[in-house]
Amino acid sequence: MKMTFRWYGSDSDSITLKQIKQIPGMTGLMGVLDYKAAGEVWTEEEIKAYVDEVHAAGLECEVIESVNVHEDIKMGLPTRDKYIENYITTIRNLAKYGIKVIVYNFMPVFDWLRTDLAREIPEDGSNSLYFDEAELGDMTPVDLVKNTIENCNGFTLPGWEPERLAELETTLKHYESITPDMLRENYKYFLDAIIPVCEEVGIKMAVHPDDPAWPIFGLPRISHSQEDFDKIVALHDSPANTLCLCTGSLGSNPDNNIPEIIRHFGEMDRIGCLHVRNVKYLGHRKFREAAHLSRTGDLDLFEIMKAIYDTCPDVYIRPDHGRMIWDEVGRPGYGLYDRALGAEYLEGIWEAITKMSK
Ligand code: DNO
Repeated sequence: MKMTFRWYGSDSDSITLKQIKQIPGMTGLMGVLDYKAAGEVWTEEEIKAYVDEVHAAGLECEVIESVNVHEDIKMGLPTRDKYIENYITTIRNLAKYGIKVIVYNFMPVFDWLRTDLAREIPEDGSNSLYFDEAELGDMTPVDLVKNTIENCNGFTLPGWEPERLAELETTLKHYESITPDMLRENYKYFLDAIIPVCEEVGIKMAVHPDDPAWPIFGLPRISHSQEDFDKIVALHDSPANTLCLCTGSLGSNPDNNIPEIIRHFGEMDRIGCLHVRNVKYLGHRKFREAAHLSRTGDLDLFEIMKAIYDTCPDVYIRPDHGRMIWDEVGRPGYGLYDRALGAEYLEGIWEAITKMSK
């Protein structure tokens, strides 16, 4: 297991590489160039600048997140080929600088969704990301986007690039005629084009689950259960076509048995990396993000780490969204303190499993 941390770059993150390096056990980053719009080529210069900075801090940079797929690819428009070409150029450029895994998603329009980015946790006065389908009922997608962008403490949020959301209403209209099967066909077209390149340059694509793990606003969503991912890995059968198994995204739906899903895809060698966090269920389609510690939420982090240990022990993982604690002001979900606590807790579980298994 390689413990990593998401970092948005020195111009965009409240956290420094020095702070990350001081978290015991941290080997590297899951990086992102958050200023890149979906469909744009990530240039060699941009990648080199980011990777060099990370290496200079004594950290590795083998995983890159949020290389976002242009909507035209997901919608299967004739213009998709140009964007697929750009995507391929980005893959080749990333490979040149040592990237081994690219995290992306194939969610229509939105990346992850929450109805509140800072809901206070009554027990301890900290706050975390929160979702309640009932609150969503009163919001239009445009309200939700405004609400999210206005409440992110001035930081950018992954998957919420303003350019992409500008044409929101037209895009939503277009999706009305796209069924889940059609979306899967468009997905296959994309994978058939890019996976051979990934095989050639030694990169794994790792798809992030829908978050929350069910359809929203009537949009087709095809990545939120074991069955969905079985279909995705079969769309283009290759060790380069993998999952970014996000325990909290999949775990937002209590029907998903996370340790079982990890074992299933771990045994198939189809897990490129994991985001590991906990969720607390508050009712039907209502949850908040919890501290990593198992007993503060509803996921069993020991069973999750054990499934990783047993089926994909060399994988990259990172603590995922933390709460905001100790008066930290940062990018919602991506503060320093609670993610660092999460990393240490996961390291502790790992050490215990390793020693007990000998
Ligand atoms: C949310 C993240 C996601 C993920 C993207 C990958 O906090 O886990 O934004 O990085 O879905 O494209």
